[in-house]
Amino acid sequence: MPRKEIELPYRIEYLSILDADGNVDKELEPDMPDDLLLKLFKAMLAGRRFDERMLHLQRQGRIGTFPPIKGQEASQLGAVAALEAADWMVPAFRETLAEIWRGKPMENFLLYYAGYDEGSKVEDDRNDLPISVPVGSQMLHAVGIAMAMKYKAQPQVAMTFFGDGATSEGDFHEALNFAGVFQAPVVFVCQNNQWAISIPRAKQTHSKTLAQKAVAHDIPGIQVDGNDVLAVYSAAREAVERARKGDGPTLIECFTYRMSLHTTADDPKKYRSEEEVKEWEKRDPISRFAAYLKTKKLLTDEAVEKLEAEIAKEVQDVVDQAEQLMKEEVDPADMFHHIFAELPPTLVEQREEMLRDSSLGKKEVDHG
Ligand SMILES: Cc1ncc(C[n+]2csc(CCOP(=O)(O)OP(=O)(O)O)c2C)c(N)n1
Ligand SMILES: [Mg+2]
Repeated sequence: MPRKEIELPYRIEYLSILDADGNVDKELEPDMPDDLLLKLFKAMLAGRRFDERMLHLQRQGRIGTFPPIKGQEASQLGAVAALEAADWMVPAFRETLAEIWRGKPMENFLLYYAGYDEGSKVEDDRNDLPISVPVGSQMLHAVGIAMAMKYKAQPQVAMTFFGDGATSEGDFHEALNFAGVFQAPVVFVCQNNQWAISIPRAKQTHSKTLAQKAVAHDIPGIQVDGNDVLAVYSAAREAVERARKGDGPTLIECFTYRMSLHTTADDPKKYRSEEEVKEWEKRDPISRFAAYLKTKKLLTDEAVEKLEAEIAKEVQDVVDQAEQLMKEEVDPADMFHHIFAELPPTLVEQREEMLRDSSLGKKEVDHG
């Protein structure tokens, strides 16, 4: 009856390819076509400007509560850029840019955050799920989808997003467990932005990394610099390829930072220091990617200026279109659509009750 050690793969890789100044590690630099690099840059910049505009719109009372993404552009884009269009993407609530990359029209975000259910509709040609506000719940949906893909011998993989706070939910552990047992083709992308509203990362877990949560399930786990789009893309591409060839799930922890508010209902000055935010601003994912592209001679200051002008116009057009749509008469009964294929009796009752009471019209939606 010996007392001996059981060998476990207890080693977590950390991947970073671009430093904060945009210098690249040549050995690790992924092979990416120039047009993809430029498309990613434009999307990141557009994401940042759209986010800023959304914040202004909320402050002006033109939309309701929404969660900004500032600082997390590389984590989101690097991950989804590794997917094929036919793959599945299962977001939480802070994946605005990932969803835009996948084809969700920007107007839909304005509609959704102004309380119009039309904004959460997923176009028929997208294999994506709508925003999921209950923290952590979507990870199990992603695993279910991935298990179905495997069962039906279809080549698609599923990618799901969640935050550091979500790793404290039972759903996270159940999802990793099922994914491991059934070797489901799923990629778990944790956007560790260091905060879950006012709860710091250190209060979520005693573990050194979130990536190591993969060890208990014997699936690969990696921590990447989440403000480095090349590192996130490389890790995601590897994980997607692994899933697609039948080698099961991966957990990717993107080590990033929520530079802005949790939501527009939050004041982070109450629980974190300005110095911390300033430190992270030095690691901005967009400026470092721009520096890299300039060194590669793919981008110039003039080109950035031109892009800024194009994006400003695009965002303005989106706001105008969405506000036009909001002027149109809407049917409050639409809120019962796109939930169930067949409405359960309790909701049928609620819908009938609502239709009977004509005083019930548009209402503010709390996305808290
Ligand atoms: C089950 C559940 N509990 C609580 C909330 C309220 N809530 C919304 S976001 C959030 C924090 C989530 O933190 P994290 O997972 O790190 O994601 P982040 O907001 O940082 O993107 C909480 C507690 C919720 N939406 N769902
Ligand atoms: Mg968080």
